[in-house]
Amino acid sequence: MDLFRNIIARKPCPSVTEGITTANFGKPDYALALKQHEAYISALEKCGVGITLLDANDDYPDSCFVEDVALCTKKCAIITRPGALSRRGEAALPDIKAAVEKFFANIEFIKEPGTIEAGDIMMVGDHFYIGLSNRTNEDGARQMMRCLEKYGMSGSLVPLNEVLHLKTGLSYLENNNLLVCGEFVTKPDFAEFNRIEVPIEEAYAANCIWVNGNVLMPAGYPKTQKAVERLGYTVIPVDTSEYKKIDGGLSCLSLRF
Ligand code: CIR
Repeated sequence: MDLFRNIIARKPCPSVTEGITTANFGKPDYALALKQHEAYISALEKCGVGITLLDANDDYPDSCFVEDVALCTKKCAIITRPGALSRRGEAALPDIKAAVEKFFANIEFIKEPGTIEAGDIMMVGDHFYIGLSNRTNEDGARQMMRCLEKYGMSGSLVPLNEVLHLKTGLSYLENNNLLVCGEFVTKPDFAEFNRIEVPIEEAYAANCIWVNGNVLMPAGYPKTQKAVERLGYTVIPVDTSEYKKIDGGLSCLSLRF
C-alpha cells in the first residue's frame, strides 16, 4: 500500500452549529469543535503527512467536511458535485480548487445532473467502491467511474439503504482488513475482505481512517478500539463528539493522498 503524504482540511466555521443533521444530540459547541479539529490535525501530523489547512468559510456550515467535495487518487483528483443543496457551492470554492491544483496536474469535474459526495467512495488500491445514497446518484457515480477508468483505475456501485454515506458504515484499514457495521456486515460486495464487525452500539466507530500504519478512531468506543488494536495497528483516539452531532466523522474532515 502507498503511504499518504498530504492531507487537505478546512477549519470549522462558527455556523457549523447549523450543519445538516439527522442526529438528536443537540447543536455542536463551536469552541469545542475548534479544539477537537486542532487535535485531529495534530494526530494527522504525527502520522507523517503534510497539512494544507483551508480557512473557515461561514457561508457553508458543513464546509469542514472537506472529504465530500473531492476524490484524490494516485493519478488524478476529481471535484465532486454534492447532493445536498446547501453544500453544492463548497465544491466550487476557489481555495479548495487551488489547494487540489497544488498537488494534481490532472483534475476532473462531476457535472450536472450527476451528484456525488466523496464520503460515498472507499478506496481499495486502484479500485473504488461508490455508494448510491441520497447524496450520490447513479449519474454522478457513473461519471466518477468513467473518470477513474480514464486513468487506469476502476469503480463499482454499492446501493445503500441505511447510512448517510458509504464510509459512515465501513472503513478500509489496508491489508485486506475492513471494519463493517449494519448493512455492510452481509453485503456480498465485501465478502472477500477480512471483515471486523463493529457492534451496533458502537456504530459511529465504523468510520475510522488508516494513515500510514496508524488508525485514527473516534474516542469512546472501547470494543472497536480493542478489535483494531488486535489487528496490530497503532490506534490514535480522537474526540469528535461535536462533529457526531451533525453526522460527521473522522474521514469526513480531510482529504488524504
Ligand atoms: C452532511 O450532512 O453533509 C454533514 N452534516 C456531514 C457530512 C459527513 N461527511 C461524510 O460522511 N463524508
